[in-house]
Amino acid sequence: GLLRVDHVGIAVADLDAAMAFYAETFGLRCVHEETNEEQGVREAMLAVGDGTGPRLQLLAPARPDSAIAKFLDRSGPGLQQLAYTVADVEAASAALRARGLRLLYDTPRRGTAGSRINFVHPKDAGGVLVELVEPAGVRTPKG
Ligand code: MC0
Repeated sequence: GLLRVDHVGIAVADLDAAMAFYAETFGLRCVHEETNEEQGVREAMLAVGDGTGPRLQLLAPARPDSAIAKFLDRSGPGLQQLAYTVADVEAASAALRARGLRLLYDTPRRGTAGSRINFVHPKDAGGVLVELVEPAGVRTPKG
């Protein structure tokens, strides 16, 4: 099942400008930054308050053919995804598939900070792109 809200993702055109805006306006600090080549994004994770709760993820396109570039073209900057933490992304994906929802990937892909991720198609989740995040290190190695 879903354990908690992991992060909320916001599409931005310029990551550095958005990080400066969030720091100066809301006092949110960046706790992690990386480029995910497979997803075609540059991303920054911002901590809110004491940093123990859900994070804010700023997502900027790394390539013009990426999901974030397409989102910006169609919708402009704004909320792009809602991500939940799960203990087992395969099990969570299978449970939602069994309820008739389309998962975007047959097998999980790599997400932020070595996590394993999958997505529910927004048309099957009330217009919300739902991400499932299994954080790095929660899995017991087999064998
Ligand atoms: C598209 N639609 C959305 C949406 N993106 N609705 C809500 N939220 C979104 N983010 C709507 C469109 O407005 C359109 O609706 C319909 O979905 C189009 O569906 P489609 O033609 O099947 O698909 P595309 O080409 O628009 O792509 C949407 C899709 C794509 C969700 C499949 O963005 C995707 O593959 N996303 C997963 C990967 C991703 O988002 N990567 C970036 C974050 P109408 O009504 O006009 O038909 S990477 C990340 O998040 C990692 C680093 C992490 O957190 O660890």
